Order: sequence, then C-alpha cells, then structure tokens
Amino acid sequence: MQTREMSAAAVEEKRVFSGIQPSGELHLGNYLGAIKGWVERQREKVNFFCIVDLHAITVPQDPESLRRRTRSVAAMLLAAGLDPDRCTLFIQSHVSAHAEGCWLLNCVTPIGWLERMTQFKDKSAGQERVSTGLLGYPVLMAADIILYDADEVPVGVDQKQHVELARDIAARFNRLYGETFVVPEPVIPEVGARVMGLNDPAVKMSKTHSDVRGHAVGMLDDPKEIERSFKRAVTDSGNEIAFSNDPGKAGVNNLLGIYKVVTGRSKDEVERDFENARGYGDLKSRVAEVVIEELRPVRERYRRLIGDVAELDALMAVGAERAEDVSGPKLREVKDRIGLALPRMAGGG
Ligand code: AQP
Repeated sequence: MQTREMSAAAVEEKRVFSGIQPSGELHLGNYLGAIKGWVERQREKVNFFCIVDLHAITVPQDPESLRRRTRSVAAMLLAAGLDPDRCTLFIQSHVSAHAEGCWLLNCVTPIGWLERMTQFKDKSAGQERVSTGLLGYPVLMAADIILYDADEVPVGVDQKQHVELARDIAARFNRLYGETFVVPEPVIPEVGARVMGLNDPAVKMSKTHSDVRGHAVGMLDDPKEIERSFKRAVTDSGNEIAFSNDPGKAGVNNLLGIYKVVTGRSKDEVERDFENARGYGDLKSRVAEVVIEELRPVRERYRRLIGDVAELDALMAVGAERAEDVSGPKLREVKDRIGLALPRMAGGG
C-alpha cells in the first residue's frame, strides 16, 4: 500500500480532495458536515475541492437549473470562506481526466462492489429506470480522489462507504498494475457528520428532500425562514436537553449537535448552556440564533459574488488549469501502466 512518509514536511503536504454536487440548494448539512471543515483545514494541507456536476447528472437534472446551480455552488463555497489562493477549486466537467479516469477504473471494478452500495440502493429504490451512471457513481468518485493522490477525503458519514470503495479500487489497481495510487482515508467530523432533517430526525438532511416543508435549512435562507424552520423542528414529548443515542431523543440530539458544531463548544459546555433553558422552545430559538449569525456573512458575501459571473467563471477556469496540472500526468501514468498506447507512441516516437 502506498502511503506518504510521515515527516513534518509530509504532514504539511498531505493532499485533501473533496466534492459537492450542484444537485439542489445547499443546506446546513452540507455546510456543517463538509464545507465548514474544508474552510477550517485549507491552511494546513494541499486541498482540491470540486463541484461534481458529472455526479449530479446520475439522476435527471434540468439543464438550465444545473448550469445556474453549478455557478451558485461556486459562489457559495467562496462565500463560505474557500480561498482560491489556498486551495484548488474547480468544476469536475472542466477537467476531462475525471471522466476518462472513471472509465479506466470501471474496467478494474467488480460490479458486485457497486451493487451493494447503500446510496445506490436508496436512490434506485422504487425508480422505474435507473441510469448506469448512478451505479457507477462511486467509480467516478474514486477517480476524482485517486487521480490527485489524495491522502484524506473529508466527508459526511453518508459518503464514508464510497471513500472506502475508492480505497478498495486504488488497492486493486495497485495489485494488478503495480504501485500507482495513494490509498485515501475518509475523514469524518466527530459531530455534524450527519445532520438530520428537522421535520424527521430519522432521515438525513438532504437536497433531494429540501422541497419538503420544514426539512432543511438552506444556506441562503433569510433569518425569518431559519427561525421558522427551527420552531417547527420535531422533538419529543419530554423536556430533557442532553445529548443522547436514544432514537426517541433524535430531534433534540440533532439540535444540540448543530449548536455544538456552529459554536465550537464541547458537549459538556453545550449541555451547561441549556441547563436553565425554558423547555424545547428555548432550545430551538437559541439554536436558530447561532445558525442565523453563522450564515449571515456567508449569505451577504454570496450576494456580492453571484453578481459577478465573469469573475466567477475566471476563477473556475484557473482552478481547472491547476487541477489539470496534477490529474493530467497521473492519468497518463495510469494509461501507461495499463498498456494503452500513449500519444507519443502513435507517431512512432
Ligand atoms: N445531512 C448531512 N449531514 C452532514 N453532511 C452531509 N453531507 C450531505 N448531507 C449531509 C455532506 O456534504 C458533502 C456534499 O454532499 P453531496 O453534494 O456530494 O451530496 P450528498 O452527500 O448526496 O448530499 P445531499 O445534500 O443529500 O444531496 P442529494 O440529495 O443530491 O443526494 C458530502 O461530504 C456529504 O457527506
């Protein structure tokens, strides 16, 4: 297994890759489970963050909405604090190595590995037609990650299984063709890794359900909407405000988890903050308050950024060039290992 040496310099140079789909309006789960952590970590490592539009089309998308949302996600990530001077931020379809790499990895990935993926089972359940792309989603994700020799992949817990599959694919390729890829590790935040729907704390907050009233807090929701969403949040008939693994207390646990990640306080401190709370109503309004203040500057920066389309497109073009500089040579190495005739050989050179 190929790993990087753990010298001090190597620790600094650790590579990080993560992605986000422009498949709907971004929500608090995306922010707390992924984006907030990306922003905090961007100073420490070499980071690649990708807007994975090719993943989004594994389920039907309206072309105009997809284009608009892809730009909107770019603006949102910048508004949340990603700094293009400290990370490489780009759009997946702008770098052809991802789709090409996916094909090459498809050819070493047993189909059974894909059929047992939970997300595939969930997203294909009850559908009359399911695209081959949906089944191959994790192979594309593996290509995204391993073409950059990423050591770490920060994701919410829902994506852990896919990162584990990327590890299996990288290791299998290395076994078949010799050491080529770094085998990546998933990095899951301790809290915030699975923000649950406010209307149903048994279901993860998701873009797919964000049309359902009271399910998600959108990153662009205004303070009044955020307050309303939290007021409606499902809790239980008790009154104890404490972290708990009891499924019956999942609503309160979810609210406390959100408060914890936003404020950066420990579990004990969070519970102490609510010692004198006047019931769940108080809990809900204080959680709403910290979320409103957390998202306010993001929303304001977003409004400014989304107005300058030319600047956004230029930033994404620079990101794609930098991504290509890393993934392009890796893809050529992979083709060489497999035995594909490289272009320089075509002319007899
Ligand atoms: N509810 C969540 N709690 C914590 N983290 C979450 N993530 C998503 N939902 C939650 C994390 O956000 C990152 C980007 O997710 P994605 O765009 O790749 O898609 P997803 O995981 O499939 O998330 P969605 O929002 O539920 O989208 P749809 O409905 O389109 O499938 C990932 O790191 C993910 O873990």
